[in-house]
Amino acid sequence: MIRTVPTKPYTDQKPGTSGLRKKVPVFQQEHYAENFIQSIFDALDGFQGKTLVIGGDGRFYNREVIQKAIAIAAGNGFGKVMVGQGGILSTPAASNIIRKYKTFGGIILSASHNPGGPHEDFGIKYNAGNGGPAPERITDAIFAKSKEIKSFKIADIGAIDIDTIGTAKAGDMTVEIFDPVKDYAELMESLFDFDAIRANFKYGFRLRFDAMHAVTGPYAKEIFERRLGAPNGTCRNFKPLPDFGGHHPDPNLVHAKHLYDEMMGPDAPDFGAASDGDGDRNLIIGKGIFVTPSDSVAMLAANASLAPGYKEGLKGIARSMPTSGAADRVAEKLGIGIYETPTGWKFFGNLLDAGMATICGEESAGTGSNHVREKDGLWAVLLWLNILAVRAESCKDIVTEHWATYGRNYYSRHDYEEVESDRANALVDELRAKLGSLPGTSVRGLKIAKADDFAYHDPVDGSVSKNQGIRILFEGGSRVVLRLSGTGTSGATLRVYIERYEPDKARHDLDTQEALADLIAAADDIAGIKGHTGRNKPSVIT
Ligand code: VG1
Ligand code: CO
Repeated sequence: MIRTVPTKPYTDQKPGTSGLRKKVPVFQQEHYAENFIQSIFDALDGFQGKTLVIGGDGRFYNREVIQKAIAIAAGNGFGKVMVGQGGILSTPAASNIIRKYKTFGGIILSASHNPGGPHEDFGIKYNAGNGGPAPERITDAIFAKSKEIKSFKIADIGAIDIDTIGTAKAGDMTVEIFDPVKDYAELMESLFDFDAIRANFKYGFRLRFDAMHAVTGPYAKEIFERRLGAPNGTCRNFKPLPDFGGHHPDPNLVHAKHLYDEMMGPDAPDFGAASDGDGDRNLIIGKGIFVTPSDSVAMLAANASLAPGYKEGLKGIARSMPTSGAADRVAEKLGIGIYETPTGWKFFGNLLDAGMATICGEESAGTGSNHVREKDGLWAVLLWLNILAVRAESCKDIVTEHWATYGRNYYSRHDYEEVESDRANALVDELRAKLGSLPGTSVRGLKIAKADDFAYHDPVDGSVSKNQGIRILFEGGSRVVLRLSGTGTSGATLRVYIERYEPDKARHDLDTQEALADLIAAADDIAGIKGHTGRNKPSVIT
């Protein structure tokens, strides 16, 4: 029943920041998905007879690749696969299943916040037995295998019914179709004060959650409306659709503008939130106030002990390098460690496993903790709801009080999307070449204290990851960071991260772009952004 099918390698299967992402037609090429899945298995050892978790965010082509993954897992000797019903499994829920049932690992089919549909994006990522994204050592090995693959092994088990919960045999392998929501909802219930949140809803607290027609819809319906008693209609766009209703399932101020507008409007609910394609990102907007993801991780860390799951306090906080330093001030006050990692959740895994960090966050709207090994959109929303219920203050009051205590880190990210790759690379090469000569010089009245290319030395396993983003640090603590995205599927995306710290309470309600204007101008002077990209302004400002 097991066939060895000859195949030819593709040269472009290098996993990026979070797995392999390509346009659907690329994935639809002959054996493209099969090759990559086989390359994952070829890079791993010791899974004979073990269990593999499989699920995805429901986007176009999800169901087809789930069938392929099941058959190739059987062909390679896995003893069992656990598949989310309907092929649905959010990224944090997959991480939980891998950990809870001590499986060998998992395959998650998602291109996260990228759009879906016949001509949009698809993705495959592998998570290891700790529930976290494969570390670089494994993704490098997968890429190496993909360049030399000659065949893949597949079992002729026919189409598996992935819509009916239950366990069946497919050849020698067991296939379990499970409810993707239940274990995750139980985990959330174990971490947060559901009674306090439920009581808050009863007293009239109003939440608006937008699932953006992506994977969190069924989770949000179950948790907010059924278990916590929020009124029916609290969750919007809760049905996962293969094309996300034609939108980008990217919870930011551009793609979730309708939510922002509602939250700034006269009849705004108390709290608004949204999540992305695969459920690991969060957007947080209080009534009349947007909370930047960098601020959110700092505020969640500062208040985490109000939730039962964190009442013993935090061991440490980790943030990606481009994320603002707001969390550092909280760590300092709490007297706990703060770690600065490269972009991408895979770098938090070791710190979490070693018990050095409890809460992690990225400026790209990813926040999470040691409860799983992925960022977790609904977790962040629930921790906020827990804090709001216990403190009985508005989100806006909590934010302004936080700034008054710690100071405010004005922060913004400017993205230049789909720039020609050559032009983006030229910008980075030129900038790298002059890093040594920048310190001591001044631009727009701002003196450069330090300029470098961020390298990360993992304190747990000693591995070194170089070229993780160019940092230009100014005297006084402001900074600009530039790096190229590792998740895009066409051309290059240049990300420019801008930050300024403002201790003075009287200056905490400035417009962010105005507060950062001189740094934005300085970044262009230093890196020649407009010249290189040929763009007058960013495609997306968050
Ligand atoms: C982006 C974000 C990064 C995040 C990654 C995956 O990567 O910047 O912080 O971890 O997406 O998130 P890049 O390389 O494009 O900057 V997700 O929700 O797309 O899995
Ligand atoms: Co995501």
